Amino acid sequence: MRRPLFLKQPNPKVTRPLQERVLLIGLTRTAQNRSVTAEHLQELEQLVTTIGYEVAAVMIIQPKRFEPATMISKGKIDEIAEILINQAIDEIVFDDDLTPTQLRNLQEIFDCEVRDRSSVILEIFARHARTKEAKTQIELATLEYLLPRLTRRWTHLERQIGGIGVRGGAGETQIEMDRRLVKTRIAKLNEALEAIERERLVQRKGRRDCFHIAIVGYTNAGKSTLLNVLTGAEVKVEDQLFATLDTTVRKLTMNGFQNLLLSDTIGFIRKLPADLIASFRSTLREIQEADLILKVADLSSPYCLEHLDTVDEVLHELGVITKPIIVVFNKIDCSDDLALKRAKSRFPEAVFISAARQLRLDDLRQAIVRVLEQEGINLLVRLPLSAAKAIALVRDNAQIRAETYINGEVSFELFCYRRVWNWLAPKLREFTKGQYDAEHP
Ligand SMILES: Nc1nc2c(ncn2[C@@H]2O[C@H](COP(=O)(O)OP(=O)(O)OP(=O)(O)O)[C@@H](O)[C@H]2O)c(=O)[nH]1
Ligand SMILES: [Mg+2]
Repeated sequence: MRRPLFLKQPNPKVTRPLQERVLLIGLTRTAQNRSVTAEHLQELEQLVTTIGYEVAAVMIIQPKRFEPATMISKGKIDEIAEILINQAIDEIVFDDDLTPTQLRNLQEIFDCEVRDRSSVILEIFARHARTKEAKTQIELATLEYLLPRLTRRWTHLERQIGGIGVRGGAGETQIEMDRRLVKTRIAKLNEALEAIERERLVQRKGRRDCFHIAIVGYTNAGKSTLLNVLTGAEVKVEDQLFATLDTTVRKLTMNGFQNLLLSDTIGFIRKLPADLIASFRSTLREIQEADLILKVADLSSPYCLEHLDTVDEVLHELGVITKPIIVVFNKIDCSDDLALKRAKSRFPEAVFISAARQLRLDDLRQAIVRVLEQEGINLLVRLPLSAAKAIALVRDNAQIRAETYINGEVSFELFCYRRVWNWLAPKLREFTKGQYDAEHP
């Protein structure tokens, strides 16, 4: 049987001048897995069009045996070589990650640029990075990826990190020099990131009296749209993968609850490169430190439930899987009944909304309130009137339901988030020299 090879019409959506014509290759272990591989290739197509490539052909290969040096057999190599010429293809992109050796071997065999999915994701991040933090993080991830892969041919990566003085020179000596330069630069970037993390820590300390809610989800699920409609923020919303690379934190107002913060950050994707997760640690910390996670999924995507599994994998890696989570299915305005039914049966507690159309947002607000009520405590706190600092702290950080004054003391009936109380109680002890009293009513 001939291999499935799909030739593509030029994509009218690509607005940049068309550059590289690419061949996408996905490997499948079994014939049954073919449809999954095809689905992954569709996503890879979205990724490569984001960086302006034109997909000329798509190929699914089912290797008969393990080929450590090249991933694919000699027969397939010949077939591909023919396609490269017939379709005037400039680059090959593999959906699977290639080892540095495989990458080098394939580049030499085909005498053209060969890259894998991770390098495409890194390039998108590099193009979308705007702030110093995002730029530093992506440059670090790119160089970590590049270091074991330095060869004479890595023009796409050179484009990404242009300007640090590394050249694809000839011969081993040049590569050794490049390697040293890259290592020095990695060390510098790590230092810069540590400084950024220290700044972030100071910022977070200033917000520790707040309850943090983090929006997470697959890329393009509608996370930024949700932040915008709930808080009036103006984060860029685009029908594009990885539009957001930075964290935005905004105050959230909810009846009867104060000091709520809502944050939106980078989206996840299947096979997010490990170097990326490692270098985006300061951005991802926002999720790790959250008290509640809103896990947003695009219900109109046929792969919605798979996307949720991917998000869980990343949350697992970040060690945050045990936090309170609300699953939010978004885009109900353009999803079908079957998808709704499936999602409801797998996630009976989930909420179903449309952020863009502002549909059923009250269901989400109520779900958040239920968590807030569980995460909060009611207390009766008595303080000496002379402890002005302690009284001010209570007023600023807790929600006061009632206050009474008796015998030189003020008595507050208050509601406070557990995490805030853990921080507040020692302060009250300090500012009243132990002269305070707190009890559950
Ligand atoms: N139909 C429909 N489209 C929506 C809805 N919510 C968001 N969108 C669209 O989905 C696309 C992605 O929205 P974003 O808010 O940028 O998604 P994101 O999750 O922040 O994406 P990244 O930052 O790229 O990971 C945009 O075109 C939005 O207009 C919705 O409820 N219904
Ligand atoms: Mg976004």
